[in-house]
Amino acid sequence: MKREASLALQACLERGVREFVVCAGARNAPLVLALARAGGVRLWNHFEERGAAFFALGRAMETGRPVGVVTTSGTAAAELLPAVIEAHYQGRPLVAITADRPREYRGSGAPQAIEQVGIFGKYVEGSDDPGATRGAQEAEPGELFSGWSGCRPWHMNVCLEEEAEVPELEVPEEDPGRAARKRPAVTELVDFLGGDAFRGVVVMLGGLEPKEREETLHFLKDLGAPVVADATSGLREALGSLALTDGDGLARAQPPGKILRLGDVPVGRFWRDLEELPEPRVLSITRTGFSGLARQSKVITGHVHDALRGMGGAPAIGDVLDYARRSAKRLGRLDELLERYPDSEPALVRLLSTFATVGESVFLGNSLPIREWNLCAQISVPIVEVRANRGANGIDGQLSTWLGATAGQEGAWGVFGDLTVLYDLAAPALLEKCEGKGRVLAVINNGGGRIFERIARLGALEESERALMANAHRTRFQPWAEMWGMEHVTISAREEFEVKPGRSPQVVEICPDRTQTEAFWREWREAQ
Ligand SMILES: Cc1ncc(C[n+]2csc(CCOP(=O)(O)OP(=O)(O)O)c2C)c(N)n1
Repeated sequence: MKREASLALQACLERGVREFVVCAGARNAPLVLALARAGGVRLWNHFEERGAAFFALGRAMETGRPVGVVTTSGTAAAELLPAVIEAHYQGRPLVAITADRPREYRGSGAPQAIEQVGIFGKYVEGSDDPGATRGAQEAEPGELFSGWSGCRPWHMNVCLEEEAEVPELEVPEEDPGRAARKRPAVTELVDFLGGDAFRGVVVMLGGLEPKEREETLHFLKDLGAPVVADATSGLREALGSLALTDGDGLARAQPPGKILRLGDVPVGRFWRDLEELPEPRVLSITRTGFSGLARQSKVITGHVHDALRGMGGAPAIGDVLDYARRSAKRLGRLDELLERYPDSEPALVRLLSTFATVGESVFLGNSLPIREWNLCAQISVPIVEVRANRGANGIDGQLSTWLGATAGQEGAWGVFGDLTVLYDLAAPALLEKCEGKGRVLAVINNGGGRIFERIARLGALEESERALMANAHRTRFQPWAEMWGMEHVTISAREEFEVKPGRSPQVVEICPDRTQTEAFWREWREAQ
């Protein structure tokens, strides 16, 4: 079975995997050591497989290349599932390499022998159990990864004997590079934008890859239609007056005839409202191919810039329903409320966004900070590199993904809810390998999952029920920060706000005033 280990890893190398996150155990030792001894691969290690897989996902996000995560057998392999699911919906090449006990153990219930083949179900594009179909002795690495697009997760399950030897690997000089995607046909887009423009077009701009941004910005400027821009588009600030303040609220109040969605599934409320609104026609251009809607809509699968370039310029449609005027009013109202309730959560998020302009990137962890950032963050200084895990919208693995996506980067800022941090407490073990000065980890500690208080149908709950829904708690993060050698500061009011990024990572624990936060949202709602 030495041959099986070398076959699996050699196949990974030949398909362009050059970065691996390894979680060592006795069973997978030959895989871990083979990678450690191979020159020309980048190796990370972590003890906790769930976080390791999310870290690997972050690496794939950052580099645009396939990344492997290597586990031992048993439940260690199962820990990869959440990140594999996230990678599936994000369209990222995460390669799960799981060591397994020899085939005869399957179904036996022997220690650390679980049913690993097919464990990731439809969340991987395919899988290999090298040696199962054709003896591993005869198979060649090129026979594995059959039918892989290079854009989605893959599972490589490797059976290893107790005494398996460490294989020697050869890192190919030739690098297959990034997976090329087909150029999408754009006739659908031309049809969509032609005709009945008088009924209004709104663009909903979700997360974009860096290379998609420039073309998209030019296109949107020419189109002149109002845009509901997610921060993860990287264009929220650059769009100037085209980007609507509270675009979700405006679109809900007066739905347009057409919605053009570009990039990832938008975070905003109006995207969900579309399920109940059959009227607007919806066309998505997205590299993931997911419509993001259960209702009828059209999808062009491909990179946004490729599709827009293929169109050769945008028709000047403009803002026929006059959203911009109403948007300006909402911005005025928003600014006024942020001033009136300076210690509310939205006001502290606004302030945080101003401080974050000194950084190089921002990672937005979970729904509420993302929505608050989209609504309230400053708009005068462009923050281009904004990322989030919005494939399956889980609150798990967020810190690990952030660390993976920003390893080695200076000035990496991340914003997370308190439960989201509590979910990934072991992630800072990875910090040691991440280097980079000026890292800031902002925890918005509102004592639980407060997103549920923003949901209308859950608004009128008893206090005890609200606490139950929120998983309310009184945990503070200073001891945790200390445990991992991070600086810590607590901020509960605007005048206390001070962030001084330094050599060690800094945890900024923001504890908003609950009464002010509730008053802010109540008055914001009443103003709609
Ligand atoms: C793995 C997972 N479990 C549960 C949920 C449901 N969920 C969505 S948001 C949320 C609360 C998040 O709380 P917190 O991180 O404190 O952020 P806040 O809402 O207060 O900003 C929960 C439990 C989820 N998205 N993912």
